[in-house]
Amino acid sequence: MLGVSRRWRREGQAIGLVPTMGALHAGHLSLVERSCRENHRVVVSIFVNPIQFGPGEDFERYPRDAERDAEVLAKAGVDFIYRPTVAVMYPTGSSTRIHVAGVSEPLEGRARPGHFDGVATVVAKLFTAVEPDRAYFGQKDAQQVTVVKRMAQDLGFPVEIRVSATVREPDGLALSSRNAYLAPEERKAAVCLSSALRLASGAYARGERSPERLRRTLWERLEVEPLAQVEYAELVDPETFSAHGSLAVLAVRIGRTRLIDNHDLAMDFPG
Ligand code: PAJ
Repeated sequence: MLGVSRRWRREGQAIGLVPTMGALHAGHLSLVERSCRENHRVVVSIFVNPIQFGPGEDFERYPRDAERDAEVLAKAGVDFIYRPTVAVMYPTGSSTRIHVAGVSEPLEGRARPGHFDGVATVVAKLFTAVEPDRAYFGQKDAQQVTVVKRMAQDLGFPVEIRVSATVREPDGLALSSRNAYLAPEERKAAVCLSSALRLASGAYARGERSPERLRRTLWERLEVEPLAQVEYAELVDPETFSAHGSLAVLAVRIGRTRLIDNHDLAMDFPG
């Protein structure tokens, strides 16, 4: 991989990287298309990263569809699909992990111990393997964006992190590879996440600023959904992910499927 991207760089071509775990949907494609517009060459990595999944999480059953992914990416005009194996990424004996203290610890970090160490480590390895000028991430995973930015800055990777808006279904559900796990009744129930964000956003637009009342708006909408089990629904500072700010963050189980979503209440909710 590195030989290819170094040749491109010698030729003066800017390289964009879109890290993914495959099972590509329109959310991934929005990042890919943006990267194609903003760079001469685009690399998409597809790697279901075992070390960011906890024991009992869905690593084994995570959706994989290499053939369809390759077709979709060829059509989008991607120059290179980087698909390392687990043995290449983590050869026997490899033991280094990157821990981003602070921002990786609350919320997703608390709910999924080790998850962000796995993300920070694999993204650093992808940056080393590809040496991109720009890397593209989705706002859908807001805390991941902040962890990756911190890691890239702290380790001195000369890469610019660009963040794109969350792509949603017409009813508001954020696109996610994990939506494929939802049974039809669960799919209907899953609208409660975006619906809660929309309600809180509306309250904020009408002048509500009390964190308790905004938080209650989120919880009340989620709790009327019998299939939903709320893990967290909080308002946090979008820089630090610590208490009190305008970013509403949600993690909700619908049946066995864990969904996350977020929205900065200071901005209108789309749709
Ligand atoms: P994955 O879940 O495949 O997501 C790849 C990228 O697509 C991430 O930056 C994610 O935020 C973005 N994305 C997912 N759903 C989106 C949506 N509905 N709208 C916009 N962007 C969306 O996130 C990961 O993989 C992994 O943690 C990874 C960064 C690849 C490291 O293993």
